[in-house]
Amino acid sequence: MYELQPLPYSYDALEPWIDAKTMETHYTKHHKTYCDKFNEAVTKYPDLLEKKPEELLSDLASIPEDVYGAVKNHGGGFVNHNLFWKCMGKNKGGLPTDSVLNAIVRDFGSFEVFKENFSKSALQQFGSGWAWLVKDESKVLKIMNLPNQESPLSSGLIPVLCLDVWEHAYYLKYQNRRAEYIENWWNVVNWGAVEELYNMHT
Ligand code: MN3
Repeated sequence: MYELQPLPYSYDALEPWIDAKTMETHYTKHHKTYCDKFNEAVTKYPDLLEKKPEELLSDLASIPEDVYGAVKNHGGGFVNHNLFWKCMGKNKGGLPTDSVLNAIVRDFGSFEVFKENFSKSALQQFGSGWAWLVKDESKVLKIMNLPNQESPLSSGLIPVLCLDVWEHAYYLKYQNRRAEYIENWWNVVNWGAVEELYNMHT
């Protein structure tokens, strides 16, 4: 069975930008439900459990039809949130480090342009979904937004940073003010983790 990994910080660690109640609900209810329903689906096919969840998302064509939707949606939700927690931290924010900053300047022109485009992408996602910073096999960076729990892995891209813009991620504190949530979120981005993900082999 796939296990819900512990949150790498306390529920209130991202205050005042992301409130403790939202973090607790997001992790103990939403993320846990994705994990549970993902497990429920894959236990029907024990072979699937031998693979990493990321591998399943990278090869959705290999997933049996009757659990395809569950793997894509709940497996996606499980993996996406693991990454989301990792990409944030207490007293973070600021500028990216080393190779990520270089790659951002190379691929977007400047950090400011990148930040503006990423925020715009997050704001423009219609309904539920995520904004993503991904790398391709040449380590070139690209911004994209995807609906629901779709993973960039399913398009052969490696995620290095993500922002959850489902209403459950911000509604308790920000209500309909998604733009304010996005702007404040930059204060908790853990660029050290992004650096690690960027340099990790696929
Ligand atoms: Mn979420």
